[in-house]
Amino acid sequence: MTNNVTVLKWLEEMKALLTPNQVMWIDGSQEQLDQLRAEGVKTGEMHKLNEEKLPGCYLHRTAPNDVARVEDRTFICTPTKEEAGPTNNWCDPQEMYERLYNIARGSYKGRTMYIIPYSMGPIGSPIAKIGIEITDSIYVVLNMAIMTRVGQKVLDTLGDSTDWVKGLHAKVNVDPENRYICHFPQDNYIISVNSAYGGNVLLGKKCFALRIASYQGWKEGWMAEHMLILGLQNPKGEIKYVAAAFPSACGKTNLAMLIPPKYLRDKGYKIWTVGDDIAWMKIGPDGRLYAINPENGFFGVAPGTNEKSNFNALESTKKNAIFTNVALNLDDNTVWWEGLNDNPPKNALNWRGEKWDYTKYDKANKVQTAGAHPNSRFTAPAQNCPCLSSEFDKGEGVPISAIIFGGRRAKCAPLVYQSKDWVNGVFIGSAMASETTAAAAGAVGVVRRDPMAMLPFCGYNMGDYFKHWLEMGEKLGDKAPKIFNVNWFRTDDDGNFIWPGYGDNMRVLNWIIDRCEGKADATLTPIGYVPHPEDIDLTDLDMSIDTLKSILEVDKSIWQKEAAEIEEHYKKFGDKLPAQLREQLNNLIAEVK
Ligand code: OXD
Ligand code: MN
Repeated sequence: MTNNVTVLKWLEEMKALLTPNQVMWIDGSQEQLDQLRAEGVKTGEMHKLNEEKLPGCYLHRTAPNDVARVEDRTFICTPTKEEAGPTNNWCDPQEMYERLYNIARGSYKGRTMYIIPYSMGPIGSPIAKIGIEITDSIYVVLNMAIMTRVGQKVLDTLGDSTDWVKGLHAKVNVDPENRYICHFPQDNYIISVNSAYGGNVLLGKKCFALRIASYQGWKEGWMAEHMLILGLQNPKGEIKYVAAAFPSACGKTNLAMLIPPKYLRDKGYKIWTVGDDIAWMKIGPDGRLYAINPENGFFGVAPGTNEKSNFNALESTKKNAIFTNVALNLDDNTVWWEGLNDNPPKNALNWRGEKWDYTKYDKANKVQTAGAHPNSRFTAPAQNCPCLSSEFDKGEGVPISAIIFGGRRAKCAPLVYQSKDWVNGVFIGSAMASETTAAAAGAVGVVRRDPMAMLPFCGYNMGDYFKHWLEMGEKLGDKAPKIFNVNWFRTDDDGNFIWPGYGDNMRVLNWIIDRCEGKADATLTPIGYVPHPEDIDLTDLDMSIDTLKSILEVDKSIWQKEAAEIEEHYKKFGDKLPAQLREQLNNLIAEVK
């Protein structure tokens, strides 16, 4: 398949280490993927769903101890601890290589070694990059074939270049005690052992497209971010592109595939999806920031996805999709998850594959009682998405007008505000916080600082990452995208969400675009520019202007506490914290006094 000596040499080393029974190159052909699907069904790894209702779709269950990303077992292995920084687990590369090779040694015995050449981004795009993942899991192969562009074409594009990322995945015994997700940025190398859950083993996604790529972007002058990309089309047919960073399971997929309220649809507004999770952004020939989605599919959270919350995502899952850890309806061999509809199957297996009684569901104990795991997923081809942007496959990417940060904050951050300038926007991103979700193992609902939603994904020292953001702003100058912050999650005293969210977020996006075009005024507050309430269009919405005012409010006493927490958060970075950000914090402290 290739004569690339760097590839062949590594594969020889891997064969000697892993001792597979056989080796299979993934060429990207339908025949080969069909053969693997059939084999996955034979071994029980994949369950074929109802061909009439869900053509080409499969269900897979991971081990119950292996259902989410494991941040405490994720390492950045750089020569010094300082390079990995205070927010990453670190280990000396030589020590970690030795430990991982010892775990993986001989573990492919009796198994097949699948070699997956893949491209992150349209093949041949000037922003795309290539990786090779080896794995002993058919589930991984089939998911990678949805999430990335795989096969011979990738190797042809690689030629004899040395610019590619090695990825070794070995299931071993799926032993949580010996589970490691490790990154060696200086060596372009990823090793993942003892897991079979998507975020830990689809190495193109979080491991390459964020952790390794963020390091590459720093070294090469571009950005790899945990951001969706959408195009907002106005009634004149003009499309403006926006990239938005929210922490895991905070609605990136929903925003990326939003359907505007009817009165806006009738006027001709529409959202086009470019990406729902990751953006690679480079300065283009005209000096603007251009973004591609390096992925080729969606690895979305299933629970809560329904016709109303995300029609387009649901449509995307209706053919050639893989479902992981959802419930199986035994009556018609289809899938179900909490929030799909109000009609849980009476005759079903839960995400563990056990007989499931929906009447025992207890919201306080979802993992034990739900049909689908709270972090159950669908893997769906991007081409299935009814609102996929016509620019999706364009290698040069789309020009970004606005960058949006956001998170789940019950109080504090207003519905939307604009940063005073790029540096202030970097400050807002660096101080981002959100209540944790089920996407990562650990407690849910705890507020944690998650700068640019990259806390679990930045492959180097976050102090240097902030500096890189500031430098990108200097390079972009007046062509830099405008930076905003949104919070869909403000709650009332009873804990109910005040803003309706979902399609109604379009009202906020329109204000953001108006600001980019200089069409809307705003009030300057200590934290940035907040909309005049009358500039957020409430047509057809059952919300009073006073309620809207309440979620646009900037409460100085809350922000004093917030500033103190940011101060605490910043201490971690020591000398690596850029002076400009410290200055921003000092300004905030002075202004909210
Ligand atoms: C994801 C995540 O799967 O952020 O996208 O966890
Ligand atoms: Mn994500």
